[in-house]
Amino acid sequence: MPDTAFQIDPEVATALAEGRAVVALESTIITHGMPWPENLQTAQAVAFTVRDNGAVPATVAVLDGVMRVGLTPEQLKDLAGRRNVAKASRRDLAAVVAKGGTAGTTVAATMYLAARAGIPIFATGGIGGVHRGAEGNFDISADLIELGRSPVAVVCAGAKSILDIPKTLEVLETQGVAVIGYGTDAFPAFYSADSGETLEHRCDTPGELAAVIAAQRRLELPGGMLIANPLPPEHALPRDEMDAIIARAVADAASQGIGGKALTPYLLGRIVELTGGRSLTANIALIRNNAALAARVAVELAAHP
Ligand code: PSU
Ligand code: MN
Repeated sequence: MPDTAFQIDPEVATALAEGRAVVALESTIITHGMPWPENLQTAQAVAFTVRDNGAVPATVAVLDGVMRVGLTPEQLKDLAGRRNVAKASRRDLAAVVAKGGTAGTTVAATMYLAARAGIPIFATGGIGGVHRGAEGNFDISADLIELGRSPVAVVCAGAKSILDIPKTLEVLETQGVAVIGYGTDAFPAFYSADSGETLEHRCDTPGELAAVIAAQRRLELPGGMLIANPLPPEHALPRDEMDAIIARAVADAASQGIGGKALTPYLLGRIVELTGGRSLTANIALIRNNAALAARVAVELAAHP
């Protein structure tokens, strides 16, 4: 379907046509995951890191009713500076496009659009997952369902303990999603390298990761894959302190009646406040770390498709 509401940036389209390495990047982290101006600085730094490691960055977002794969530096700046931008998961795309709206795309929506563009790998900070208390409120991120559907490998630093991590891993298993530790047997918990949950699969080089992605493709197994890349150890935050801060953020959300799609952005913002910005520094470092790994895997995939 020729659809003017879906546009691939010319640099990204050329790289894909030539079989060169491309890494997709999400944008809810820009619009709802970080405050201004760190959001723009981080988005720029992440794009630079992807290039520095040999791949072309493709930030995904909806701008004025157009779903875009790859933003120009001007478009990125415009998105980061806007207020009252929507947060679009897969289910929101059609409504935002129909109204000519602008939105940051979640991991789920970014995966969907990356797959449509033919981009096999994508870097983010943390994925959405099963929220604490999900047995009561059914709050399970569409990210987990999309991982079972779209053929895109997502590099993340695990999941924040704003989520119920064991339940998140259970849903990934139900969805048929492989979770692979990079240089680790432990599922990382975003601000710390070990959530206490053990993984069954591990790779130690970008080449090994690319081989798993290539095998999944060759086997025609549908769906994506989660690559869990622990944050650089020097950026880890003390577990006890973060547990207490996250518990407080979760309690604050409950007492204010915040739920649904507003919950994750609220918790992320509250954690930045409660850590006096220290969580933001760790967040920026781990996203760059993930972008570098995703780019190196993309280069391997392009060399041995
Ligand atoms: N977790 C983070 N940082 C983020 C997000 C999650 O540590 O920025 C964002 C991602 O865009 C993710 C989305 O896809 O939140 C999940 O939202 P929800 O839980 O409403 O599905
Ligand atoms: Mn939710």
